[in-house]
Amino acid sequence: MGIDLKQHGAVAIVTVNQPDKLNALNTKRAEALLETFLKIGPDRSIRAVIMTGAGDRAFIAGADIKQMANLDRAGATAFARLGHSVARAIETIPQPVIAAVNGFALGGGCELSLACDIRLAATNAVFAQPEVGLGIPPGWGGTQRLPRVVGPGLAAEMILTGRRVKADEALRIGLVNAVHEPDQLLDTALAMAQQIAKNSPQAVSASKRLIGLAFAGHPAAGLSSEAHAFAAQFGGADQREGMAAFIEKRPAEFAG
Ligand code: DAK
Repeated sequence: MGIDLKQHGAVAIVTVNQPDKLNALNTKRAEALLETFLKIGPDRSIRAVIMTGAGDRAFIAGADIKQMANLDRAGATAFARLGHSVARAIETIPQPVIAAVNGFALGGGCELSLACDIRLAATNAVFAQPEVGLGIPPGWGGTQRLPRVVGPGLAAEMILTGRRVKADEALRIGLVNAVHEPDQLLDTALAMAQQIAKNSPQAVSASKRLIGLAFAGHPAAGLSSEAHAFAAQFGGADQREGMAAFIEKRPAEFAG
């Protein structure tokens, strides 16, 4: 019980595994999740990642409220920083991360899904930022990432009311890319991850980083970084192979 890491070819599947607690994250599990992503980052045999929750009820039902209830200010600061570190690790590893949201994604669970590059949902997925009802604001990045995904108005509504957003609404507001039957979710995520894994790892990681820059600062800065990263690929093995394969009408084989 804790965090499971399995590899299917070039795809890693990270599973938060505490289904009897709806995969809520206490410090121990959050630290293990952080270690797992920090281990995946430099592993060149992994080209895409899926994050999901064990069982059929929850992705992650949030930070562990029972542990949080006893935190003092210093403990709360450390817990917020730990959550931020997990989210930043997801955001900054070179491999894209797909959240396969198979049930409740509440509070910190919703926030960690927002740090993923792509969110796919099962029909039973439920998103919410219920923190204001617990006497706290979101603490693992929700105030910063949710507005970027669904826009400031809808983010404010979700965060200020704490109301639950089911899969069909999540799809409508762009919180998830697609909704699948629960028994199809992981296979669909795996197929998408495998498709990503066939592409140039260098181009994929550069694209991930550049997409992250789209919302950081003025667009001109992101465009300048895009031009730089685009040019930097030229003359490298992946760019030569990718374009040669097209011209020679064969699938590309990227060494990475
Ligand atoms: N924490 C701890 N335990 C949880 C939990 C959670 N978030 N969610 C579920 N569980 C546990 C339940 O306590 C129960 O355990 P036992 O009582 O059996 O030991 C087990 O999981 C099954 O849950 P239920 O019996 O409650 O199942 P139900 O089907 O009746 O209800 C539910 C499912 C998801 C509606 C309900 O469990 C629920 O409302 N859970 C709480 C969801 C929630 O409010 N999540 C957001 C947590 S707040 C910050 C740092 C971090 C954060 C904020 C600020 N700073 C330091 C500034 C992050 C905040 C959050 O994530």
